[in-house]
Amino acid sequence: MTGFPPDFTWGVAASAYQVEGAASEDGRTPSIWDSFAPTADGSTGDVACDHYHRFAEDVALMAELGIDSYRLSVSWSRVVPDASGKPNPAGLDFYDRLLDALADNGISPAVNLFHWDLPQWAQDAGGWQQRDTVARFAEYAEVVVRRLGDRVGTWSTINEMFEHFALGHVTGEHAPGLSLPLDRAAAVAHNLLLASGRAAQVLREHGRLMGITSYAPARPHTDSDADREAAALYDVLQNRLFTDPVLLGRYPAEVEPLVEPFIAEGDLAVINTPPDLWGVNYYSINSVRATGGEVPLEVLAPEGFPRTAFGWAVAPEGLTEVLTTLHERYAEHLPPLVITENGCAYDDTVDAEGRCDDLERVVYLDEHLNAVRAAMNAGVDVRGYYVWSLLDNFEWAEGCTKRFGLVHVDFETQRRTPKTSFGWYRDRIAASR
Ligand code: GBH
Repeated sequence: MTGFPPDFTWGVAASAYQVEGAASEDGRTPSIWDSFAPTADGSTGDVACDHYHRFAEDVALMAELGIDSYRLSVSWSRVVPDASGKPNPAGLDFYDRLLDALADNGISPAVNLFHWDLPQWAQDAGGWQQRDTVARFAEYAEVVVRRLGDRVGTWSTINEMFEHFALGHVTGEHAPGLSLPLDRAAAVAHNLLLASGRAAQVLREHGRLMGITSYAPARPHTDSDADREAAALYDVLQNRLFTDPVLLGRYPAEVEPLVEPFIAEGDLAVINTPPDLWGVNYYSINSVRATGGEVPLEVLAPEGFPRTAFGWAVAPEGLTEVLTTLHERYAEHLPPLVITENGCAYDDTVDAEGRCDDLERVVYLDEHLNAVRAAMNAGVDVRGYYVWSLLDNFEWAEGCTKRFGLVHVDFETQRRTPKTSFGWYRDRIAASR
């Protein structure tokens, strides 16, 4: 079988801070990303894709693609702008308009509550190192479902807890830019999981609940024992630290001593709230090398693969591997899977005729869809696939220098130009109906 079932969900994914802009409009207050500087090109998400004002045009592009679902996130500081916890009706109105536009076009929203943009007010109170942030997150979840709950089919809580934990609180490459020792960063890991569990309990009353983690095979960089051990440790950290507790109700034994001091009675039962779907964000294979230093390992792109403009290896077989590994590891505890992000950055430009020919992206996506199909043929239950992303957008520490879109965005004029991959994805979706 090379085709996909007619009820397979086709989508595109994005996140609030990466596309919305309108950073200080209608009562929104700064998030930790507004305060995080500098990025590679000095850009911020102040304007990003100006999606806040141009969402109607963007939804029209989604309709042209023929997607079933748009995965978006809500900006916490737009909806709850200060520590009082009081909802901001003007901020909620934006999501109301967006959901209406999606509904008018028959596109079902998959709404995520937190994609790394913690309100600055919450960071000032200690952020994810503080257990109190968990309660604030649950309150925020209540605010969102009260207003939008009737129109969202699929909910999720936190995008990629591992990346927010590791890049934001251990390596300092992402906001809030902290480099905590692991024994203190462990509080962040536990509080993220607990917050996700508390919000999951709120959300599951209002629709399908989907977990989302990134997953990537971790290959030892060389055959040495040190590199093998480093790769095994990285597999525990990226692939299991945030997935085992949600699906199995326990931490991997290797990290238990680190998180143990932060666990209170009943926490694991809350974290173990069973999701209806499991989202996998997949980009590449990791090659892991032991450093012998204070941070004991280093993640590299493996040799012998083509690279994207980000330097990441193009390795579709890793996606098949990830899906079959999840299937085997979690067995009856694993709900049906969805690829909630997959995509690549290339240096796309619009030529004099107004064309943006991103053939490398077409090849990347085509090969990865085949890799999904291969896992399904091997018995893995996969229900949907979301391309990251519809638009070129604000790529975190890289600013606007890494283009992941099916649609090119000129960040000066905000002009949108569908790339070759846009037409390819449209045809691919149509062919599977
Ligand atoms: C996602 O995270 C985010 O959810 C999304 O917001 C973001 O825009 C998108 O990806 C694109 O970056 O250097 O070869 O070792 C992705 C997490 C972590 C995936 C680092 C790739 C590096 C591979 N990424 N990883 S390599």
